[in-house]
Amino acid sequence: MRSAITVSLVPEAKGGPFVFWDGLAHACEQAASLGYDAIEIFPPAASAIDVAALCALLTRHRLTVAAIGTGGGWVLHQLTLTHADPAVRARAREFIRAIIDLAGGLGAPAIIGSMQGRWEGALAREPALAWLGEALEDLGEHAATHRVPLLYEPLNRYETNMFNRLGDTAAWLRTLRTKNVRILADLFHMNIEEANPAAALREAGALVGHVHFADSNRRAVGLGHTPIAPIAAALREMGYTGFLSAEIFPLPDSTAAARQAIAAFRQHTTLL
Ligand code: LER
Ligand code: MN
Repeated sequence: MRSAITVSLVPEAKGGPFVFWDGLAHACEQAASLGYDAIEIFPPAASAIDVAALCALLTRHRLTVAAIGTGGGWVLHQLTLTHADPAVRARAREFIRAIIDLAGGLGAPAIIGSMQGRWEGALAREPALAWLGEALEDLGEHAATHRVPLLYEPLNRYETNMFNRLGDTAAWLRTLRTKNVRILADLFHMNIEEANPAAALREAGALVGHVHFADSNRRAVGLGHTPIAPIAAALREMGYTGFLSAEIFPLPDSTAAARQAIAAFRQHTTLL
């Protein structure tokens, strides 16, 4: 398993679960000095990233990109793949496609989290699910052209009503034609929704493509009350070799959160 840490380039997302907020150069410097393998980026849009400058930073600090989030499309433009307006759904898909191209060029997957949206009001679950499925078919195959998966993230009930648990998500993904969509298992959402997080991970099995490594209160692992040892054991036994990425609040501050997260990563990935 490899370690990663989050950096937000979206000031409007302040208060969100990202560790670094002061640009890519600062994040890379900090991540490398603490011993992380990779960074996970939350950009305002694909076009906001200077790829040559990012590649220079990655090379200098011997880091890779673990994943790139698409949530900026929701935070800044309220774009979702399940919006009742087809024009908004089309813009959402193009926003994500551009991030898949950016991430794919760096050998990393894009994440669909908050841009999945929700069904409500006049919109029933069935059409919303059909639109989400069509989008994942299309975008999953697009990611395959870069030889990277597409990550789909079930969220807790306060953030979406599309999918909240890994088991339901895995069963639904298995019905899609594309085999290139993997599950992002966020331990914070799982703490709210799963009866048994370790069992949920085992059930999703090889579909788990990325992990957000967070404690029950969305602070660094070790600063809440989630029992992490059985979760780490499940990942190990599943043969999971992907990232444990610290998508956590910068509490008590960014550096302390990053230090605690890498200490927990080392403790739980080497002692088993
Ligand atoms: C994104 O990865 C996530 O987990 C959501 O809760 C948005 O913050
Ligand atoms: Mn997450």
